[in-house]
Order: sequence, then structure tokens, then C-alpha cells
Amino acid sequence: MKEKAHSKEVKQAAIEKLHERGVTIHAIAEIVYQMQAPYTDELTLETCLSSVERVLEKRELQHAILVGAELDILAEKGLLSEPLLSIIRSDEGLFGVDETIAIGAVNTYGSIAVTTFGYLDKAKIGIIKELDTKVDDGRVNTFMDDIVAAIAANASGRLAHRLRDKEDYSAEELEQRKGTY
Ligand SMILES: [Ca+2]
Ligand SMILES: [Ca+2]
Repeated sequence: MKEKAHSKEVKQAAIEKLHERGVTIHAIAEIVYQMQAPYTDELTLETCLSSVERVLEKRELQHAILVGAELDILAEKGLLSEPLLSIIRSDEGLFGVDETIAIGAVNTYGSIAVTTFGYLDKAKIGIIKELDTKVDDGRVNTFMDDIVAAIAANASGRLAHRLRDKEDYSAEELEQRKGTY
């Protein structure tokens, strides 16, 4: 049997890859705050931070981070073969595999996460904008902007469901529903 990567190692590697690519949990939480603040009075950045941390526990997301970051890094180093190298480096308009990988990791938190991803893909706020802005320094973030949008979308969807649960369920029922969202 082939050796399996331990879940904790995978999670740690995914978070390290984000940091290596200049993406902090804080920067993602700021996007979540912007997305969810209009819907609730009591939202704090702290709550958004912990929501981002919680969705990073999801394997689908960890795997998407690892795949996306790796392809960006290989493209930066010129280690992919042509024509893929040029397509990823130039972030070609019709190249949609970056969005496809990201959206594949958005399905865990329901339609709110999916619509939020669609919105972020267009509006590109905060660090997503920074990643998407092309600077001629050889950096490639073709995959990372979509990955960050996916993380923020999941964290937003999770928050929205939890806030609604808080309104509708008693403390005891909430305890039973723990882990639902
Ligand atoms: Ca694309
Ligand atoms: Ca992209």
C-alpha cells in the first residue's frame, strides 16, 4: 500500500502554501466581513477569522489550494510545458480551469457560497484584486485569486447559515446541530 499523507500535514501544507503566496487568513477574513456585514449587526472580524479557519479544515479546499498554488509556482519557474505554460502565465481570458478547480471546492456550504463565489469572481475585492492585478514581475497568481475567492465564499456561506441557526434554534438545539455548518 502506498503511504498516505496525514490529514494534519495536508492542512498545514495548505496554510503554508497560502502564506508562501502572500495570502493571510486575515486578508481572507476581511473579504468575508465585507460580504456578510450588510446582513448582520453583530458581525466582528474575529468571527470572520474563525469562520475562515473552520472552512480550511475541509479537505476539498485544502486540495484545491495545493493544486492551484503548485501550478502557479511551476508556471513562475517556467517548469510547465508549452502551450500550458504560456496560457497560465498570461492568465488567458478563456482559460477556465482555475475557476473550475476553485468552484469544485465551494459546494460544501450551499448556494450562498456558490453565489458569493460568482460575485467575488466578478467584483474581485481586497486581496483577490491584488492577486488578479497583473504586474510585470514574473509572479503568477492565475489560480490563487480563484482559490482565495473559494475560501472566502465558503466562510461567508458558513457564517450565513450559522447566524440563521442562531436566530431559529435554542442553545440546546444549536449544540445538536454542531457540525451541520
Ligand atoms: Ca481563468
Ligand atoms: Ca484566475
